[in-house]
Amino acid sequence: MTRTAFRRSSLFASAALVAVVSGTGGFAQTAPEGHGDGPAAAYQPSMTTLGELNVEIPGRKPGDPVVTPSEYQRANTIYFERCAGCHGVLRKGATGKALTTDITRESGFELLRDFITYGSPAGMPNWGTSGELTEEDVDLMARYLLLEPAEPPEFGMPEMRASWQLIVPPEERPTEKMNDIDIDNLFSVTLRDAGQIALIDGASYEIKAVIDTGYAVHISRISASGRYLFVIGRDAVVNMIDLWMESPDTVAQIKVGSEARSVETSKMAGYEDKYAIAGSYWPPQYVIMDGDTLEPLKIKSTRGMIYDEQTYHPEPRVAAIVSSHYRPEFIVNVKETGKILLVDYSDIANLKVTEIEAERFLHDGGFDSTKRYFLTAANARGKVAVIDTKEGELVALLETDGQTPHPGRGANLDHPVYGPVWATSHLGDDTVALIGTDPEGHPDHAWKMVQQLYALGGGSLFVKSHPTSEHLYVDAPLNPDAEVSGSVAVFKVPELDQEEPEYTVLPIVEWAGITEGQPRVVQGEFNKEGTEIWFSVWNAADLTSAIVVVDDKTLEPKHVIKDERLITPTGKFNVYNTRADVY
Ligand code: DHE
Repeated sequence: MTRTAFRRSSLFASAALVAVVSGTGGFAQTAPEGHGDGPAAAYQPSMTTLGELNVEIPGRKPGDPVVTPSEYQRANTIYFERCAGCHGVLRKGATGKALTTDITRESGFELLRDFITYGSPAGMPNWGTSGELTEEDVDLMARYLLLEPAEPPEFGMPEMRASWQLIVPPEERPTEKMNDIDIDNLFSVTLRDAGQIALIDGASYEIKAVIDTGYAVHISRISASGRYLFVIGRDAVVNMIDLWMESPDTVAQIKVGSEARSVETSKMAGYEDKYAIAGSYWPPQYVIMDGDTLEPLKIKSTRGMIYDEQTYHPEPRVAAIVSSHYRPEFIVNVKETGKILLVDYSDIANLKVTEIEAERFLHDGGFDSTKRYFLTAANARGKVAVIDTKEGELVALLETDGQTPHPGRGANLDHPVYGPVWATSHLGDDTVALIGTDPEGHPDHAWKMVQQLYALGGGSLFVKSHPTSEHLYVDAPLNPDAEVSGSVAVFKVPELDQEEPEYTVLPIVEWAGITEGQPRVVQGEFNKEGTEIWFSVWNAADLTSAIVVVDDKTLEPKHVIKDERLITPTGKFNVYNTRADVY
């Protein structure tokens, strides 16, 4: 159980960054070096649910290559799992180039085949030479790209209503809490590949329930009262779980699209538990639902103009959604058009949406410590946008000086020099950016990057702290080096005034006692009091995973949760911290 402090150059700093997230398993794997990709380039959405839909070959044209219906289906699955994240569902381009037939036919079969085989320095993976695709599949994909793209179905009100199940209507639910669970200190833990969540007690570490949810479940959010838990799967299935039931369980369920990642609930005073919202990758839209029943009330498409070019984008995905504490508004990140929407839910029949121009490829983000400002990463552009949720406007757009910022919800710290700051780590390198967030107390530093730290290595996804903690925790789950992806770096906040602050390495996988596979340590989450932080040790589905609980004061392991039901744990959401936006 070694814990040592390191400076930047002493450890892992030059690790080559070549991890990719695979389609179906979603587990990080190592790809050969050399084609210029890395965690940042390869951490792209895998539209696995869309890939499973049955599609017909679009109308043939003279000269089209021969592709049988079963080959087309297979090519479509490969495309949605591996290519659509960058090139777009409709092949009109996103972070990657457009692959519409006017372009692909100009290139021709041979060039496409070579491009797929060898990749490009601009970030296209070498699917053929890496062995990810066989020669036959590369040949098939080159032929597939010469055909018109398949257009996945829309998902409007009839489809949503048909999928909606009110399993326990509000009048049949308990009128008081029927269990002895300390709900505020409960953790909802994503069991990614099981399509389930585990509810784990924050004090006893006992698994109180394991509940079936959507496919490759992504995140959990909590209603303002703390009673209802909302969980969304990548297949866009939303589960609403009543934590007051004797044994907490799903009381309503709905499917809101084919691919989705975000769900949130109304938090403004007077609107607690009134509405829920879910955003989809496909179709590109969000839906406002009744907060008691999940009945879909209003669907809004996000298709429209890119904020700066003013050209039409047919599939702008909805990324993170947070709920304002200052106005009755949901704050919705629209990835490809670079717009942040303030969706006013005070009168949804006459819906008002404020459209803020920010930056393209918005992904995730969270609030500053006052919960007034929302900081969110336009990750493929290396920027963070800052929204004043009280005034409803953009206050800053700044570079993070690192490659692909990925904050999760970020971390708020009280810096010894710069006062309140918000932190994000990066997918593409070992840097952590600290941004000043106190325009009144520290006006010279507000909305500027005030300090750059160097942590374990690239492939970081999440940072975490807590108002009572003096530590900043930085993970690196997508780093290809097992020692790095199995550890966490911890900075001491009061020592951030040093020129090159040291960090301590916590060997979390070693503490978990897991020797098989290459488990990745991901997403720290504090308990309610802020005395301990939990890390997922995310192994392959057929291997042992765990959750390691670390004492925040001593930085020693306090407990290891192991259970055969803990399959691929990833995100963890403490009820109190999540509903109150404490991080
Ligand atoms: Fe996530 C948050 C999208 C891959 C674990 N992830 C989010 C959010 C989005 C998103 C838009 C913000 C939701 C919000 O706040 O409303 N994630 C995507 C992807 O598109 C991507 C890159 C690829 C994909 O096909 O899904 C992706 N995410 C992953 C993973 O591989 C992770 C590590 C493991 C997993 O469970 O799949 C993962 N994402 C998470 C977690 C959060 C998250 C744990 C919430 C963090 C938090 O603290 O709020």
